[in-house]
Amino acid sequence: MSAQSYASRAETHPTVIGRHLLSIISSKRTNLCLSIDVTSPTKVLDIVGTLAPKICLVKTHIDILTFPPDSPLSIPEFTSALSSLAKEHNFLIFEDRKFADIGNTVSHQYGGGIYRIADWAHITNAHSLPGEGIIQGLQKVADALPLSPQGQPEDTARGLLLLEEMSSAGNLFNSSGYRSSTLEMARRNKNFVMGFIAMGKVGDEKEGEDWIVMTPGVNIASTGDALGQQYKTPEYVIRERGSDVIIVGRGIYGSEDMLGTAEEYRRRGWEAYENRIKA
Ligand code: 5FU
Repeated sequence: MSAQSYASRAETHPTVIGRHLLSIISSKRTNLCLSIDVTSPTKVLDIVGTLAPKICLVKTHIDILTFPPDSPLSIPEFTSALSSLAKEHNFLIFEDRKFADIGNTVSHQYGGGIYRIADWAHITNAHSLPGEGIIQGLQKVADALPLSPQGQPEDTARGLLLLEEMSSAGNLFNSSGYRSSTLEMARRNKNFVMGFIAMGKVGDEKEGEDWIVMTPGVNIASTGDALGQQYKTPEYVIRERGSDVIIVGRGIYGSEDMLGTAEEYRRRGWEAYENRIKA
C-alpha cells in the first residue's frame, strides 16, 4: 500500500505523463476519473464542462459516440473541443481503447483511422495478451508525435496502462501467472507504461516501483448491473486496496445532481487517500 503522497510521487514518477497526472491530482485534490459513456458528442462536452473542476481525468470510448451526417461536430472538432476543455480546466484524457492486437495493427489503430487517438488522448490502455509487441507498436506512434513550437513537453507526452485485472464478473484475469507476466512486461517498458487498470495496488514499492493504478467499477449507490459489472466503493478501492484513481461512470452521469454527486465521489476518494497515507 503506498504511503507516499501524490505530490511526492509527482516529483519522481518515471514517466512525464505520470508526473503530470500526479501533479494535477495533487493540486486539484481529486483522484476522480469521469468515465463519460454517453453517445452524444455535444452531451459529452456539456457534462465534461460542468464537472471539470471535480476531476483529474476524463475517460472516453470514442467509438461509442455517434456522428451522423448532420452532426453539429465532426470527429476532429469534437476531439479538439475536448482537448481545449482539458487545457482550460487542467485534466487529462484517457481513451479506454483496450488495444489487443499485434504491434503493427495497433500502431495504425492508435495513430490513424478516423479517430487518431494518439493525437488527443494523453493515456490509453492495452491488453498484454498479444505479447510485448503491442507496447512497442503503440510506443512507436507516441514517440513520433511532433511537439508544437509553443507546446510543453507534457502536451505530447503519452502513457500506457496495461490491463492487469477487470471489474466484470467471471473475467479471466484470475491467473496469477498472467498478472505477474503483465507486470514483468510493464517493468521492461517503464518509460511508456505508466501503470495499470487493476482492482488494487500492483508491484513492489520497496523496490522503488511506482505504478499508477486506476480502478473502474466504482459506485456508491449500486453493487452491479445486469451485464456483469461489479461495483466497489471509493473507500475500498483507494484505502483498502491501494489504488490511485477511481473511475466512475453511471454513478455520476446517471445521477440527477451530477455536480453534487461528482463532488461526493471526489470528497470520498480524496478522504480515502488521506486516510491511507496517514495510516
Ligand atoms: F477495464 C475496465 C473494467 O475492468 N471495467 C470497466 O467497467 C473498464 N471498465 C470501463 O469503465 C467500462 O468500459 C466503462 O467505460 C467504465 C465503467 O462504467 P460504469 O458506468 O461506472 O459502470
